Amino acid sequence: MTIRTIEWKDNVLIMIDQTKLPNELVHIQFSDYKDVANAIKNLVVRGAPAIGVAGAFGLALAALQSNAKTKDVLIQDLETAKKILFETRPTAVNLSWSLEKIMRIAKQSQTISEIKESVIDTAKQMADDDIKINRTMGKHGSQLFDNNDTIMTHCNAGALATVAYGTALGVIRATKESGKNIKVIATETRPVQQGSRLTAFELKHDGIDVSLIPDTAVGYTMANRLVNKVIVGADRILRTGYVFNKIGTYQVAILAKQHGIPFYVAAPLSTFDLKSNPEDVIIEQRKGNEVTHIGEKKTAPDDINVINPAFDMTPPQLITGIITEVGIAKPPFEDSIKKLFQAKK
Ligand code: RUB
Repeated sequence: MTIRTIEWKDNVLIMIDQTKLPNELVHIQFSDYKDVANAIKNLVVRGAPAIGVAGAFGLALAALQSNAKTKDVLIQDLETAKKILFETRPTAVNLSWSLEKIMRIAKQSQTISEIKESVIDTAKQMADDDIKINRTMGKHGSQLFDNNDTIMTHCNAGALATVAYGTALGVIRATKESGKNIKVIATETRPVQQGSRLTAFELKHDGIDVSLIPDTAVGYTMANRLVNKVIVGADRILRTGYVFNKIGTYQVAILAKQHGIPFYVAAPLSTFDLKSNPEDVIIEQRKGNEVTHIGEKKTAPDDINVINPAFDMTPPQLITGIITEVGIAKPPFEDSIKKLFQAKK
């Protein structure tokens, strides 16, 4: 059975606690949107599409929690919740995309009960769509991968970064399902280790051949031809093809270019930000203890200064293709991305 990260049951949100993986597979129930906001902030749920859907269900809970007697007061309560949910993590654009979408639907509804119903239904629809989109993306992307490929991935763009199936790992799953024999190399992804804790866990869970490497072995594996393609996810993609993804992605892309290895990105259209320029994007800076510790164990001296950016930017000239649910964008990206959005209409 494949992993399902987010579920809605009897007006309760249920999510896997990703901070406990790989040692324990624990589900947490949420009925207060403020707890959902904390869960997003503390990486209980993480990954761009997953935090988008979690945010949408956060607003569904806020609608249920509200005692408003008028439409205006209910919309005000939802705006307050939206602000709290939005401020949790700044870089992945899917969160603001989903919160805006829910607010639009809420404002179009007439009565209090209609608003509550439409907000819940839209969040549920987003969760279902996420899985469908990932499967379609997987089918498109699988054409780029061949029998006996060894594919490197960084961070976790898998079932655990989405509702289920995954983006980059969805492409890997679809390639395997198409009958091709593939192997995966997962980077550990310090400091929070989404590669070793999450990617290695979920691929092993699904019986996909995966080897774990320290982040520092990316150059070695490429130079020794132990890998022949790379695929990663994305937290935000600009109209010019600049990709924001987990810290370290840029280094992997540079090394792939140096060794002539194709570097692919897989992400749904909800990850695209067609308005911003590179300098507008806020790179989340996280707490120093993620770097000074491995899990609970301290591995650095007291009071050391730490720089801990959660994301970096990979420029389009390092990217071979961007896989989406409506097709694959190839360079020059400004044209091909525009065409993908036209095809969606
Ligand atoms: C997650 C991360 C993932 C992308 C994947 O960072 O960088 O690679 O979100 O997104 P964090 P997608 O663990 O800090 O949230 O699934 O859209 O490809």
